[in-house]
Amino acid sequence: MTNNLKLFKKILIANRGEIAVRIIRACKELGIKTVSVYSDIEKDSLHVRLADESVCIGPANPTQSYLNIPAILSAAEITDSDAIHPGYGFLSENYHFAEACMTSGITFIGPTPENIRLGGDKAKARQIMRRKGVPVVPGSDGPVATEEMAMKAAKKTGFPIILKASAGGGGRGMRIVREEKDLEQAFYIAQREALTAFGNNELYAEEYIPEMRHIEVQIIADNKGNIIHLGERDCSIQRKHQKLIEESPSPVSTTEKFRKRIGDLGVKAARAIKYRNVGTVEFIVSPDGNIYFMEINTRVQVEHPVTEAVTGIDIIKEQIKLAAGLPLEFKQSQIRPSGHAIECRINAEDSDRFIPSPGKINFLFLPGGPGVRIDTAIYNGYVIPSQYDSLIAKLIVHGKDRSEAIVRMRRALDEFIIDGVKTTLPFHKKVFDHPDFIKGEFNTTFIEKINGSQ
Ligand code: MV4
Repeated sequence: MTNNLKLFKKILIANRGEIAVRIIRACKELGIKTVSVYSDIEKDSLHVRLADESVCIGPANPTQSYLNIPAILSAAEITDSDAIHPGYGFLSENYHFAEACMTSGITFIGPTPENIRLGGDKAKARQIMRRKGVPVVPGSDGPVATEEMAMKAAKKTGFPIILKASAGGGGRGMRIVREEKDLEQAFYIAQREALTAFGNNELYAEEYIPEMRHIEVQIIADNKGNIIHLGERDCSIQRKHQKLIEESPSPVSTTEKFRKRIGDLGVKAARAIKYRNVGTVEFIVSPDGNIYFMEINTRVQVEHPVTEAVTGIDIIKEQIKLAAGLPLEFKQSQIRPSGHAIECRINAEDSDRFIPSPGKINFLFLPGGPGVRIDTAIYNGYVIPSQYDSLIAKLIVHGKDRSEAIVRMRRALDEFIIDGVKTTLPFHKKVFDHPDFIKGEFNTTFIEKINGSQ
């Protein structure tokens, strides 16, 4: 086994489920030893079986285990781990955790604590982007501390506006305000919701863009300031701010000009904040084709495999090498995306109402064949716990073009068998037969339209 001397000897993975398995696979291919951490109820989990060592870090409740900073740092110290990979969710966007790793002499595999802090302060990030010439949706310059400030911003842009929580993101804690008379009440409700959800009531205001598309750019950067992008992903198929289907390239980015424009804007946004390691710049694309910065996510994302499929780059392996201080191995001109990739998130949820459906898997058959990838940590007999996210598998297909990817996804969805729990497989089958999806004509209102408002 080769192991570049500059790389880490042992990495602790501070996560669970499919992403922990994904990270272990990358470590194995790099010749790096792995340590899994797990909660009381997860000793039979795949991430525990596949790692070289594992440490129990507490009870099932995530606040006492996967979010327990002292327990995780102790696990890293007793196993003599050089670095920690946080995955997504849990502590991945907690700058206190990134700082605590540094203080303990452990490399946090991710961006700088400063990058993470700014990514978590949406009003500030928006303000910085605006000042650095990255287009943002018309609206407030930074936070709106008072209802009067929100009204001033609204008078400039016109109604409707959307109030968003500075500490929010991913859509939680948002309020659409249709007309002037609704602003006062909406402002106080949004403040209260933000305080309850995030412990911070700060808001900012944007003009409301109806029928927007959510398109994001994968960023990859080294510690020397080299920053490039790996193309875009269209994540417009969402329900209650949960992405369900992601693809690359975006069906709207059929023109090379658009692809280059959004990719370059992603890099410009990352440069503006001296971004390091991997991250994602999310944009709103309006029906008239305007591109606006929305937020920056300072972690590896659930949907990273679609970018891996079209670029041929293993984002997790690159992330680890970059965290070890190695320089970027490619220039922008060497990134040549090929074909089309689509990911379906398979959740253990009722397919119509999206209510969690934990329980035992009685029978499992995973699809395969050309151009099919599955990232999962489930197996026959596995009991899906109720305490964690309901994502149980990611089905990723790659084809020479979007039509081949769609046919391949239908074929793979038909092969997929999960007995024992309800899943979102029937939902996905419905989408892949929908004429508007097939035409690539959809936006963030697609699911409400096909499922009826709920
Ligand atoms: C918006 C928007 C319209 N205009 N921002 C942000 C996170 C993403 N999950 C949804 N977000 C939106 N941001 C501006 N300036 C519309 C959405 C949005 C939405 C907002 C409230 C309720 C449901 C929604 C469904 C899709 C998109």
